[in-house]
Amino acid sequence: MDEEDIYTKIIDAIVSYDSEAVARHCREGMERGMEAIDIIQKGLAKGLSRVGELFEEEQLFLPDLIMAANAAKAGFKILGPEVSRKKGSSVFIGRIVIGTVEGDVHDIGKDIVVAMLSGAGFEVHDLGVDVPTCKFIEKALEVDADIIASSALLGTTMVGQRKIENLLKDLGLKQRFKTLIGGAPVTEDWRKEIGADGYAENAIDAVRVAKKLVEEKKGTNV
Ligand code: B12
Repeated sequence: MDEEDIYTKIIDAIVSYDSEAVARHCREGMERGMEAIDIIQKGLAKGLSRVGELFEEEQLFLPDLIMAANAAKAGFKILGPEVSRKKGSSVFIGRIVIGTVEGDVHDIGKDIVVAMLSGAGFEVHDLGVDVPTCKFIEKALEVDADIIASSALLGTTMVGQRKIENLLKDLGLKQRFKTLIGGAPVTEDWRKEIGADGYAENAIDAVRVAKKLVEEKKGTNV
């Protein structure tokens, strides 16, 4: 069995809501020396994306989505700590406040981003899901964050990311914090439209963009 077979088994196990099989194959991957983040992206995330397609085609329904999410979480429970374990230097890079915007309870992608950022040396303050706009800013002020990061998975909740920009401007705080946005429907065009500072398509890219934003903010290399 090669790496591709492991990914396929994880995808199949998510589509059949088999948490135990997801966990088993994730462990198997780790024992073979595969990178945890690869198993997450090519196994867990792919499985969920397949479930999303079936949901859109009305072959699956909300309870199925919940069961698939639980199966994916069983895998992330094993892989997440591996990803957030500090790789390389243990130097502090910056402070990030992150959450899923108001009205939105999707947290799997955000949690992966949190794990990657923590592993890369960021101090991450995770506000969870369904976070009111003002909470992001309150927390950022409290911990003196460098970056406010938000996740949105629904076309209808992406507006929460615009609200963060608008509130920062209204409070005269736009220059104090960098903003980073992400989530499946979020794009570079949306970033430009709302005036956010950074956008990343996935958790690996999130680390690269977050480092760049801290660099810009501090005017130094990190
Ligand atoms: C699992 C799931 C659920 C679960 C969520 C469980 C949980 N704890 O998260 C449950 C069952 C609760 C759910 C509910 C709903 N869902 Co849902 N869900 C999904 C599904 C299948 C997977 C999402 C996921 O976890 N993907 C895997 C992760 C790894 O990917 P990701 O989130 O995109 O994250 C990556 C990147 O986007 C990025 N990223 C994410 N966040 C951030 C943040 C920052 C700062 C950065 C830089 C990067 C970044 O990095 C991540 C890792 O690489 C998607 C399908 C899909 N294709 O996305 C539908 C989907 C998002 N859901 C959808 C819908 C419609 C709903 C409901 C409205 C259904 C309903 N009728 O009630 C509700 C809404 C509930 C609410 N108010 O939030 C639609 C949204 C359509 C749209 N564009 O608006 C989708 C696309 C399904 C579909 N194809 O129709 N859902």
